[in-house]
Amino acid sequence: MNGAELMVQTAAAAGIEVCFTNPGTTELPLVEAFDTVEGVRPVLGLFEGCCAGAADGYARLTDKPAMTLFHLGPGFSNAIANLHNARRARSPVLNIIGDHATWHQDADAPLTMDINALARTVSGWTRTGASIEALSRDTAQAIAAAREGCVATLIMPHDIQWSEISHQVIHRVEQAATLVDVDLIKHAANLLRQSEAAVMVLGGRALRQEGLKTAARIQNKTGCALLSETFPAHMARGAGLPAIERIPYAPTAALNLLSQYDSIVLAGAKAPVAFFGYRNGPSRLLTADQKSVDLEMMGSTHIQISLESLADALDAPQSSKIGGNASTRIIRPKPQSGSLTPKKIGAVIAALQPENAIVVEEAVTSGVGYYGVTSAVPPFSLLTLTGGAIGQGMPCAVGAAMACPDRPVIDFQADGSAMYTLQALWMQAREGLNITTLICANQRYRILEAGIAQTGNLSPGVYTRSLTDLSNPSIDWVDLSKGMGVPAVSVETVEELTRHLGKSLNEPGPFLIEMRLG
Ligand SMILES: Cc1ncc(C[n+]2csc(CCOP(=O)(O)OP(=O)(O)O)c2C)c(N)n1
Ligand SMILES: [Mg+2]
Repeated sequence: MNGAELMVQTAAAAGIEVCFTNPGTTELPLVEAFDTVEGVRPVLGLFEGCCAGAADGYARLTDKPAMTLFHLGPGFSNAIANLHNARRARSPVLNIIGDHATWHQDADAPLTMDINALARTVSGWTRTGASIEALSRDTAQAIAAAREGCVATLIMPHDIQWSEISHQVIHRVEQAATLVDVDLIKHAANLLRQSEAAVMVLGGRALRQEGLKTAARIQNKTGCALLSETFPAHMARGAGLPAIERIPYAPTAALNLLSQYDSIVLAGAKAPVAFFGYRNGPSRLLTADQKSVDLEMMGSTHIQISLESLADALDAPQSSKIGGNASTRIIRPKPQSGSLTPKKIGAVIAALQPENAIVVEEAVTSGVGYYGVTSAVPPFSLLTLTGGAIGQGMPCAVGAAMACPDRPVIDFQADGSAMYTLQALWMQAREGLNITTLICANQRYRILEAGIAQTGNLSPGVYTRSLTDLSNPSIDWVDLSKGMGVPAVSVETVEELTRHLGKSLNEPGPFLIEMRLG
């Protein structure tokens, strides 16, 4: 057995099932190992950002790592933006990066880069494989680290992949013990009991069905409010679940909302900060006179266990009653008619999305009308852009569909963002994935136009306008999509959108709808 086979066998034994890859010469032993060792299915992505986004999407649905395989520093660099989003989502990802043979690294061959430096910016765990003897242990430790909710990067020199080993041991992944800090839980319980106006800010895995239900127990007992972090990685939403407001993206609105509370319990969320620092604007959104406690202060990733401990510490009954303004009745918006607007699009999706759908939302400014009308639709999963690096939605949908082949996936997608990783369409066609892509074709970077107007510049110059305009030439999404094997139509009205979306959701395989917006 060679090093590459040993690595793949260790990953397969740890339950890794899929590898999103764009390989090169320094990964060829690993490429061949997928044929000689059973268990890990390789999936080709034509751009590394698609592989990284797919691994993120897969992790958000399964809570287990997919493997990625990248070609030295240059290949890995292409993946970094979406690995950054994965890091912000706290998605488990096992990155393998091939490197030159150990004895060739000093030669400064053309592809040589400082991979370690690149890896550290997005990885919670990084190691360079030093020997074939240590390789299985290195792999198992990388997987253990990833499972705690991070990107774990193992750099594998070419010669370690091709070396032979005769007495190999397959290392098992050791599960970290679950830690609950009893004092911290007591402290949080006291804060919720004593405060006049408390809020729990939920994030990460606290936004899944179990987390929301436990949060509702705490809400029912203490009367605290519930909020979500602005950009959830995977939120369970819909009828039967507490309807949770997201902390607004705009800092002033966020500050207004958060200032209503004297006490804040962070449950899987970071202390909220402004997305950008604006002139005279705030940076941190909690003030010194607000009391706060972070349930993850001890570094525990098991937020569900912390939440349950908190609910128990408060003697919160295990009631069937759900918290706040939750509705058990299904309520869907009624779509309007005529030419499309962002608000009307949101209503059409909420009106049609099937129970158990996965909605990947990277609609940017066209997303405005969607979230608010989905609190009582049939339960579904909402995945959003956690790290602000656009180009995540298309490949995230690929990973989500691969993780859950029986669930319909809707990618609600802004056009400018989609152009970064449109090769994901080819993956959808090749893998026959059940994804409907809805492109919000406003043919511009509308959010940047709005940002420019907000600074008071109401007559931007010709260069400023050219840097936010995508209409010259206009992008033909139907041709692009068909060119990569995904059937597509273009629509301009609510009626057309309703018809094509309804049809696509009832048919297997990928489909793209270009929604032309004025
Ligand atoms: C990787 C990356 N590059 C650039 C940006 C800056 N940026 C933020 S939004 C945006 C344009 C978004 O346009 P689009 O996706 O069409 O959405 P719209 O604003 O039209 O709704 C850009 C370029 C970013 N956030 N991430
Ligand atoms: Mg746009």
